[in-house]
Amino acid sequence: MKSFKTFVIASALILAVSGCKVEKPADTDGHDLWFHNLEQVSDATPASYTTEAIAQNEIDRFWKGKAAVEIKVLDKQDDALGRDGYRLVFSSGKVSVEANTAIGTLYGVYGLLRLQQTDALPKGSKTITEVPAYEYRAFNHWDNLNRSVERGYAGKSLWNWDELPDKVSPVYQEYARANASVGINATAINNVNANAQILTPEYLQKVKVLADIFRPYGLKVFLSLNFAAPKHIGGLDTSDPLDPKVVQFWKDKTAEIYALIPDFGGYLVKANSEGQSGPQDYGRTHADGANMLADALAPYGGVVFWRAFVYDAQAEDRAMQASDEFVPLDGQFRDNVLVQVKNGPIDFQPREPISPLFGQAPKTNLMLEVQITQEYLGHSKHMVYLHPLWKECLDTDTYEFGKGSTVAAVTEGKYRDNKLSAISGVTNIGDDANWCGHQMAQINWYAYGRMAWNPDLSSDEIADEWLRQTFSSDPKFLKPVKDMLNRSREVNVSYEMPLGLHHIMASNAHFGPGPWETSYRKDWSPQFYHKAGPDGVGFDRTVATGSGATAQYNEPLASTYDNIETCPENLLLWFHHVPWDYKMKDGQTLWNELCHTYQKGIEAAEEYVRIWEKAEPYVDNQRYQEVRTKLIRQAKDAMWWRDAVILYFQTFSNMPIPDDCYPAQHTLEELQQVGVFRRPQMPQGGARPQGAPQMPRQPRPEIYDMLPDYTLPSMPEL
Ligand code: GCV
Repeated sequence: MKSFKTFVIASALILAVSGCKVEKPADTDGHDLWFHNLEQVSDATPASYTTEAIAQNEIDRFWKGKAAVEIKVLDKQDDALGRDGYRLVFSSGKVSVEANTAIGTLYGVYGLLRLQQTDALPKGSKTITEVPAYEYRAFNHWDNLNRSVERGYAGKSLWNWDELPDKVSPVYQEYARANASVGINATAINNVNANAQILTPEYLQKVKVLADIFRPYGLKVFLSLNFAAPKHIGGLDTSDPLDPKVVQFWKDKTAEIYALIPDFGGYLVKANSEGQSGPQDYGRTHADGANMLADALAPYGGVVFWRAFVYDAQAEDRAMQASDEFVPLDGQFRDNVLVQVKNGPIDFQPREPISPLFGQAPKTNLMLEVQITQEYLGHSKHMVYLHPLWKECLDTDTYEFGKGSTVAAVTEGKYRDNKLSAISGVTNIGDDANWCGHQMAQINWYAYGRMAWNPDLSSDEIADEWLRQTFSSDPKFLKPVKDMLNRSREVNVSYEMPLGLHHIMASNAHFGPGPWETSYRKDWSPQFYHKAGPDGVGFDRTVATGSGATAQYNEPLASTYDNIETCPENLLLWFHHVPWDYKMKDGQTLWNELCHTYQKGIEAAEEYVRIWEKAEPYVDNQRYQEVRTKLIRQAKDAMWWRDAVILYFQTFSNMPIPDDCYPAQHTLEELQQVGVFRRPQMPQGGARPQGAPQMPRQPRPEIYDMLPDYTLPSMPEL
């Protein structure tokens, strides 16, 4: 196994920065994640592969303090700590890590080391109590059995199915350790577009090996299942959830899994969505399907994560469909079912309002699904710190139970008797040396875990922790780089889809702009979402003249969004179709505001390069160069996005790009050629025409080479 390396200082290179000397750190590929700055004080090896031994070993190897650390599983249960919580008791000459369970103490050990690494250890006596907000803090891997990763931008899947169960990669344990260090305790290891083969005895033997490796780190395995498995691998002629043969198939399969993996977590299901089979194929409901699986799992304590990501090509407004299908089922799901809802009503766009479903199903265990992989936010080419996006959702008030019933409160189960709670994140991990494709994307893995443990942490706090552990605590590095990360989500919105625009990317790989694109499915067409025309731009979702989606929110959100005067401007074009000359709050026309917002996004992306160049003395050369190259690319992509969207919209607005914005560097025709190269244009409506290409779910390599030639106006030398 690649060892977690000690922080080696390369003495050769001493640079002078702002009058002070900084020692240049040694190169790293980033594989050691946020353990990078952990200095190893001993080579101790764990006594055994148990949680207790691992916890002790982490202290033996990495605790630098003079105080002795005692790790203690409490004899008498402390209800306040629950299963995973811990207490750090600092007193003179001693730190005690206390919990009800061994896994609680392991979380405590990682918490203690985090305090050490972030210079946050208390000076005197103090007790720190930490209890996670969610019971299940889950990862969703969209990993296929052929090791491709749907919407994955960091290499192949970690799971080497050909080699398993005989050959075990050291990466599996490293992965489990990294997850435990931030509190992630559940992982659905295969794609929700699931291949039923994962449930065959041959694959279950492989899954068992992974589960055995993950177990001491408190990480439970879940499987995404294909609802049609009874037909695909069970030899049945139906997968109807109410058919006794099907019920028996799932009972038997579940028993087979638990015989191999006694702590198996349960099933994650994408049903009747984007071509996946589901109960509706047999005239049954989502509740019928979920409950049948829940009954099979209940004797073992397993749970079902049933996704609410559903939409139908013919509907007027895709944003309304999850609520349309799931609200009538409220109260019908078993206690061990959680309905997993994406943060927004469409699909992981750079900015969406919350899914209205969070405020509409008081009797359902709802859980939040966020996307850690950057499907719509520049893949692993762009630096975007996603915690601000997720936090915006968690902090949004649904008003379902009166003021203060935020998405966080609702999903944490504060208003339910059933305290089962969970949160899911679609991972950004692959077999790239640095795990995430972009060195800076590691922050999103880290931040997801920290948020799942404590949704109250701020983006700034999490970025601070991550940077100190992964790069440097030097204030000259920390402050500017942290500020840059904190701004990066808003910057991405500004140069990709500002003011509530959404789904205007090239529809093939979801990378780069494609506002002119159409598809045989209207709900996959950018034009369906922006509706640009001579009269304006934006999707009218108001009650009086539009789809009426605003009415799916509780008051006062519903009328706030419905009224163009009160609708937040950052969601304006999500809810309203707005004339180009509409006067914005700052007095500008909508057109000028759009141009200026794009301009700000580009300038901020250019500025990243400058900020990073100033950070150079504090970063090893390998990571420095990798990030710098990507930041330059990101700034050029921002120019490309702006040119494409603004030049295309200009054909309707007939308004000039303001003088204080950069002029376009390409013509619309040139940029549309890039689009044509990606995806043949197709007539709208109807079924997929014969021979029309399938939507590829992985970017083809050429997609990244299609960037038209751009220079950065503020840095023409790049
Ligand atoms: C796993 C979007 C993505 C799909 C993904 C789907 C989902 O549509 O583009 O790749 O499929 O969401 O969340 O199920």
